[in-house]
Amino acid sequence: MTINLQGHEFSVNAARVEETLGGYVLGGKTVQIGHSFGRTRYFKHGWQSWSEAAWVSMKENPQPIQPPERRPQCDDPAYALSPAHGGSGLGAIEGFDGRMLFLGALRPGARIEADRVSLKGQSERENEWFVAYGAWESVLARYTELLANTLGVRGQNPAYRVWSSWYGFYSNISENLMLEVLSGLQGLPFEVFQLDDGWQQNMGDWEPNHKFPSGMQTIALRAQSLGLRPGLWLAPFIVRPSSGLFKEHPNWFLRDEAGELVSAGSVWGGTYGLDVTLPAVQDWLVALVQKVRGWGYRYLKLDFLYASALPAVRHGGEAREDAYREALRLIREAAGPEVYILVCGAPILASLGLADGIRIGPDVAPFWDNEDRRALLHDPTGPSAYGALKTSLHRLWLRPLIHTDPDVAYFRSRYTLLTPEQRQVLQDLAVVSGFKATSDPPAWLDGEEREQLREWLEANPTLTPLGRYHFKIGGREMDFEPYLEI
Ligand code: 9PG
Repeated sequence: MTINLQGHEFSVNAARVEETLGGYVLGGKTVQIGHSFGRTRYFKHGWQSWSEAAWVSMKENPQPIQPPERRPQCDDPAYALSPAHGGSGLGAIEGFDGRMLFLGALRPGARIEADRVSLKGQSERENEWFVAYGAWESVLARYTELLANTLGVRGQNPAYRVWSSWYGFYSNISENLMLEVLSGLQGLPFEVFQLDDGWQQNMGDWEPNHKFPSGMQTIALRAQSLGLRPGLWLAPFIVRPSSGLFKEHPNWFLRDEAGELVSAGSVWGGTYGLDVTLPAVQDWLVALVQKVRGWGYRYLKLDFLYASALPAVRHGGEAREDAYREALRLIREAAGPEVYILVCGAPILASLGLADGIRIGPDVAPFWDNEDRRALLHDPTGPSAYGALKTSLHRLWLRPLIHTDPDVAYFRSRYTLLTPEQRQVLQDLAVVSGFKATSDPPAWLDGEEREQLREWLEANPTLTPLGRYHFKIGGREMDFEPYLEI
């Protein structure tokens, strides 16, 4: 049939078509909309936090991420070799006069693809889809309203101001070092002190290692006594084969139809993902969350969550993003409504309504570009300030639904290749994303840098959008567009 959107006719193939404010809602596992815009630009929305979100030219073919063993941790491995332009959850084609033809699923598990004559949606299970033609801002505003109805909303209070250990020390953290940082943070208006990767025995064995000799409570208690909410990083769905968990329960992990273990990516020398539909695994997850709650942690950064949603044969037979969402729901229930949950490496739509915050881009780094990964390996997910900026800016549409974390900003001039201007770009990105975090150890900051950090944490400037990448921040204008070209 044909639908009329803003005076333009589009042919539609769908089991159900219903008019809604600002567009139509389509029903069915697959839907298709015909268009006549040719090979313009496509809005690609990558699968999980780190996967690229950007406008890409349809004149060039997509290039697979190299090397192949990295793909599961970069974007949806199911479509790693797809010759089509596509993405996850939502997609759009640039039309005339700055308008776009938009298709967005209202439930998890959707793949969108585009070619010069059509925009298609396919879903692992029955889905609903919003289709619209119009300006970026108005179409996405209506889409987020519909998503709020189907998946829910969290993170409506201002996000916490977070100090995280990762981008200062990486995994070289210890009890003493963290106690030292905690002392140095006094006088700075942080709200969360979050320990990142490096405290645990192994991926899968979530007990403190020898660098935290008095147990995880010590840091939590100290943070709490300084008025900070204790935060902890966990990657609950992923394991290394060297872990005790893997050795004890080799049957808990995702396998393909041939019974072979499914790789969750080459990180840390190879990893596997839990089958979170197994009742025994669910019990283990609940016990894990109860344990870290018992240690005093009230802010959980849950990472590498895509590992539960990889293509595989599942015990329960659920669609893979539904399996992830149900596991996240279990975690939310075990944690209770007051524990802040930040998801990372997480499928986007499937996290809505359950997590308080979500990482919206790849890792930042103390340098601008990661050219080897980006240009030579066609991998936009390598750590870099540029990569984090680009994808995060294309995920700001999520702001009405969840706190959007663009990763940390830097204030230090030591141990960095970022120029003062590049540091300012990341600081402004955090402000427009509404999520302020840093990993700069206080001892690395000189007096002026510490003062800049304090002012940035305290400030609450009025934000006025002036364009897709252009904002007024308080009395100052910031246009990110020039920084998107490399
Ligand atoms: C801790 C880090 C930090 C960071 C997260 C996540 O593909 N990879 O090999 C890969 C490794 C690490 C990573 C992302 C991808 O970073 O985003 O903030 O918590 O884990 O290990």
